[in-house]
Amino acid sequence: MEETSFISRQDNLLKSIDEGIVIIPGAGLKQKSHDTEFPFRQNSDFKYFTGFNEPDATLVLKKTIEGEVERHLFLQEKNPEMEMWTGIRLGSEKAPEVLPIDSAYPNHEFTRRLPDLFKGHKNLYYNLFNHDLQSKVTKALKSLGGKRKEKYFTPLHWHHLSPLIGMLRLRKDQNEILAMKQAAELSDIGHRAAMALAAPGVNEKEIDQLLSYLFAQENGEGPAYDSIVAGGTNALILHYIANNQNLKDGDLLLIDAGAQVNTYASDVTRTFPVNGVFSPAQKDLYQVVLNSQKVAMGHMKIGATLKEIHTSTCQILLKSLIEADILKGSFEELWEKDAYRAYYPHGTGHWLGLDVHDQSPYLDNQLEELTLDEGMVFTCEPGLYLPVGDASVPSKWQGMGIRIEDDILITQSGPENLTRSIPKEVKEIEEACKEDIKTILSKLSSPSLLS
Ligand SMILES: [Mn+2]
Repeated sequence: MEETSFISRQDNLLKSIDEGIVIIPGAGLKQKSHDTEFPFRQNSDFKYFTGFNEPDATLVLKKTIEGEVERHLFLQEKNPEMEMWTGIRLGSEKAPEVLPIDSAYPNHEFTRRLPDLFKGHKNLYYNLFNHDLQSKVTKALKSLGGKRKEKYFTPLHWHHLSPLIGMLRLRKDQNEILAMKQAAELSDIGHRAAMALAAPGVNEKEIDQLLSYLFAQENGEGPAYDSIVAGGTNALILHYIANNQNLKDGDLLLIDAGAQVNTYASDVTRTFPVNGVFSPAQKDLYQVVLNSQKVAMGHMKIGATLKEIHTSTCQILLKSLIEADILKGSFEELWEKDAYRAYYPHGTGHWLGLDVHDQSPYLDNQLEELTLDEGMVFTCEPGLYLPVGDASVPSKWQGMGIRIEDDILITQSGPENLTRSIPKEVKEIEEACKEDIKTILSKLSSPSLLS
């Protein structure tokens, strides 16, 4: 990525601030067991403004009332002994050459330098819920107090930074869209391979692992979130991640899994028959969900809201549940009671980006629903979940969970479905299930599974 794009992102943030100091900490390592850690995952906000992928770094931006800007970074210092264990560090000397900052210091100087950075500013912007940072901020401010001879402002007006960043992250730039398109391509390979591999007797974890392998092809970074590989009634558990059961003939398989590229997520769900052919009952219910997704997509245009899309999806699903005689009563009466929620309990979409549930607001400053605009990316994921033992549900449908999810980019010329190439129509899915997994793997740039 061009360094200039990080600078312009920082400048866009500073545009919404008259003067003040902004602190954005990166992520640290998290302990997994005794002296081992989970794989490192950078903080999304920090990544957005720096592109830097080391743990334990902090970006500090300063803007004066005259509009002068300084960009500082605190980071792990070079340490040959530690680097032998955990990998090369960039270090404070090199950092200003390659990162979108003016100056860099080792982390151990953070507490000492913070009071000086604060001097003269009235406003402080950071994530107020970050307690670790809050205690450092308080300490630095305290150290500035009580010096009667020196005259300077201190940043006693604290502002929550996350909503400001969330608004910026809402509209993706070209670099972000490129990463999300690449993630979508890897998701396509993964879901097609899953359709090819699935068969009665195959374990959910084999498919889970295959997805992880394929999501790490090319510049992929693996799954953007824990894959859901849910055979049969496991699909009724919305966040099923145990992924350890054998697939059964006659069941459906719901897979919610997406690749990550440059920390950007894709988020895709497909539901298909384990044995490769939809039964008539499966096909009927699948068409209901697919139809509701098509209705939802018809509402996606600049100026629409995610809530409108959700409402139209719920309405069409409620109509279908009434037609199928699962819900009994008038549409108006059942709509009033949110009766569909028993079978469709989740939302139809969420913002997507660096976070799979991207941390951007859904309401504007006036508490109005945000309207869709060019560059926004979100998911469209209607579903139906019909429990076992629910007397209202015909037995042929009991135990079925179906969700279909795509990633949508809003453009000037309409919605662009970034994940449209992943089989979704009944016929396409049955074709994809017939594919030979070896043929799919042999087309990869590094088909090491075959060698
Ligand atoms: Mn989703």
